[in-house]
Amino acid sequence: MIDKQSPIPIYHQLEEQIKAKIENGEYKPGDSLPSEREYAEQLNISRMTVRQAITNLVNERYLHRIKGKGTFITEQKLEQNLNGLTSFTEDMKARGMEPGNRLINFEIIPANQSIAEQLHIAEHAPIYEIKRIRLAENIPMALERTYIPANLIKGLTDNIVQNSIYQYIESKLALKIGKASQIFEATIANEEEIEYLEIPELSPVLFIKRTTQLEDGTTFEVVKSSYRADRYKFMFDLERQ
Ligand code: 16G
Repeated sequence: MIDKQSPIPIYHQLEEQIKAKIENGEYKPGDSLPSEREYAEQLNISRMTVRQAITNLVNERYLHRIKGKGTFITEQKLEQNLNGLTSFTEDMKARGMEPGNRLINFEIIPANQSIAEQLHIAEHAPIYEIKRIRLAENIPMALERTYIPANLIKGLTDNIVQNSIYQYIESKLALKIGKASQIFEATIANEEEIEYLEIPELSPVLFIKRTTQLEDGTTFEVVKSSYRADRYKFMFDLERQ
């Protein structure tokens, strides 16, 4: 498996072989990697060389070490392309994954000052407050708190929000969604996120705040989402102005 005559360094050959096994599914996320000693004996190379290959893969986030336990294959993250304005349901379907929702809360409440300002409505005007866990293949990906003016997006039901809000707005209400602005922040999971996203204490989460407008410029939602940083990564195309 290792070509000692090759000009390609041995640690690099081993790295490529481990990566290939991760990519073809022979090594699965969460599996433990054979020990340095096993690789060294099996391939007849030094443990130092094995360590170098493993360290590089840890640095590149293919593998991670857990103290006292060993080295494990890291879960591949979902890459969300942020170049278009899409919904969670669309994102998951585009990947061939089954989207799901766990509805935590759905009610009409009077808007507080801050949300009213962001939605450009009067304070105390009725808004839907929706809290959902967004699932992919039944695994929690994000906790989403959505605020929508009830006088603008009429007729939302708990049934609708357990499916797709954007689809309801566009197909049933025949309104056109226009553009959004988003802010990203790295944070540490709070108690609610630990519970609903089923992640360990002190886990990192990506906090995203999105404000979205209809095509006519009316703001129709303020969404505060917490994405699991171990499951999600985001991709942008950047163009030099
Ligand atoms: C995405 C949006 C969220 C929107 C939701 C609609 C981000 C950060 N957020 O999760 O603003 O409300 O999609 O999803 O991308 P739905 O149509 O599946 O209900």
